[in-house]
Amino acid sequence: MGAPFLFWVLRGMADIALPMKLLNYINGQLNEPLSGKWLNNIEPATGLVYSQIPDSTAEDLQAAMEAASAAYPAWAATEAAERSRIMLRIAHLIEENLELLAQAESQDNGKPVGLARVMDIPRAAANISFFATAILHQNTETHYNQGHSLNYTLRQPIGVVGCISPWNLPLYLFTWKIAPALAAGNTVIAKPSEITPLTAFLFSQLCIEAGLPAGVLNIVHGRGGQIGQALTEHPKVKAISFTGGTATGKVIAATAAPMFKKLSLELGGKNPNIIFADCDWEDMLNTTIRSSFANQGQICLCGSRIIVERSVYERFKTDFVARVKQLRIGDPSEDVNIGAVVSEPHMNKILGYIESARQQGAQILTGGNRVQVPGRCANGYFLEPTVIDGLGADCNLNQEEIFGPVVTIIAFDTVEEALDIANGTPYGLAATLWTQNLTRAHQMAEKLDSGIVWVNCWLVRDLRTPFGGVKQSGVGREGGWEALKFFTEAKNVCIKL
Ligand code: TXE
Repeated sequence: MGAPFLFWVLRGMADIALPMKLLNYINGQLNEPLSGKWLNNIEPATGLVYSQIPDSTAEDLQAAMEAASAAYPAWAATEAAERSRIMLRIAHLIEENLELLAQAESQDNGKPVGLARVMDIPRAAANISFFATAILHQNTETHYNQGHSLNYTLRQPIGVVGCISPWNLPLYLFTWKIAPALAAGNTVIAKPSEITPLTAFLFSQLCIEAGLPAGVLNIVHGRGGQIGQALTEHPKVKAISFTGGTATGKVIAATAAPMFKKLSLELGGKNPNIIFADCDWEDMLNTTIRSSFANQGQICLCGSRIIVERSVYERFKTDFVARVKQLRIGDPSEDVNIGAVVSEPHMNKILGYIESARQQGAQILTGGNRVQVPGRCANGYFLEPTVIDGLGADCNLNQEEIFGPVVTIIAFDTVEEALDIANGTPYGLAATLWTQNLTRAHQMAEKLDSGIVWVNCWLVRDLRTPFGGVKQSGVGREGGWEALKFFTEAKNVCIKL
């Protein structure tokens, strides 16, 4: 059912006009922007415009708000089991359309299609089914004061909520936000990144096919500073869940705080990957390749600072660089390890950091350049995976989020020094530790300024666990009950006995 429907939509639109136009999803229908204005969407692997998205304005937001407000009372009153059934239908449709969605994600973002097949799209389906079933198990607290009072807590949906998602894991992070919001009984206005809008548009088709009632989810496309800002500012939006850059997070916080909106901010990272001499060397090397360069290094969890015990520093450099050189870079629709980075400005930003490293006298152990991929990808935004040595822990490359296929290596002598370096940035999202010494691992895990610590692994996810960062990596936690708590208000009911 699903795949032919989506193919029909894409082909049908391509027949009418090229580039294809992606539409807003408001009140259960696909709509053009009220202003009639469009933005170009570029395929990172080719540098060519291949679709257009609505350049939505406050007028489109108002239409979405009216739809979401009208749908709210019925959706909030719908039994959890029924909300769950509808959401599971959406999850199944994602699975049925896995190949099409993976190809779309790869085209839109530049990521290898193989990665989208095994990570992005399966996880998007899992996000929906996880919260669709979690809501069936939600329970609330009671506080019984013998002979005096009985208190119980209601966890009620908030109303209309806003979800704003980024371009690095487009459908994965989009669904990670809207799934708990919808499961808890809220209605949603969601804004995907204007840089990667395609799978959110395809997702709106799946919601229609699954029979999601009109207005329960509304998807508005367009620029962050325009439609994203309008969404954050709207007085009827009760909560904002945002994933993106720290600078944008600050703007959103400043806008939302005076209106006392609930805020969940998942922002940047500058994550340490700490390697001790006693680790399982092969496992560490294989995982460190992934934690450094998966998705072209454009994952907020990537371990961009590799902090290595001095006794194995030279060995690490030799072994790691040899493996990095084996990574295949190229057309993301083929079997490659490294695709294109998401946009030309982003590529230039990353190249700027590499240039800055050179100017500071760093050694580029491998990489450091743009790659010319022959054929259809000749103008694509490809970068070599890059390993940099010889920079101090306080320099810009070790303090700022580069968000590309670039890692630095730093040596340490003692546990205290490793902790100082690891904790010495404004960020605190995820840290990885490689050691066979469990006592040391437990002790360090306690001391790392970080929302997440992975010991002898990376990006091993259990959707029940709290997910988020400290310091400038964000506010609040997503995942499991944390997300359902965020998207509900607790109300205490006290009965005097
Ligand atoms: O993200 P933005 P950008 C980091 C990464 C990257 C940097 C900038 O370092 O280089 O951020 O990326 C919407 N009100 N991360 O500028 O702008 C925007 O339309 C409301 C880390 O591309 O933060 C998009 O939907 N919304 C990261 C979303 O915010 C606004 C993932 C994220 O885009 C808005 C991505 C506004 N005023 C980038 N301005 C992670 N944590 O995983 C923009 N947006």
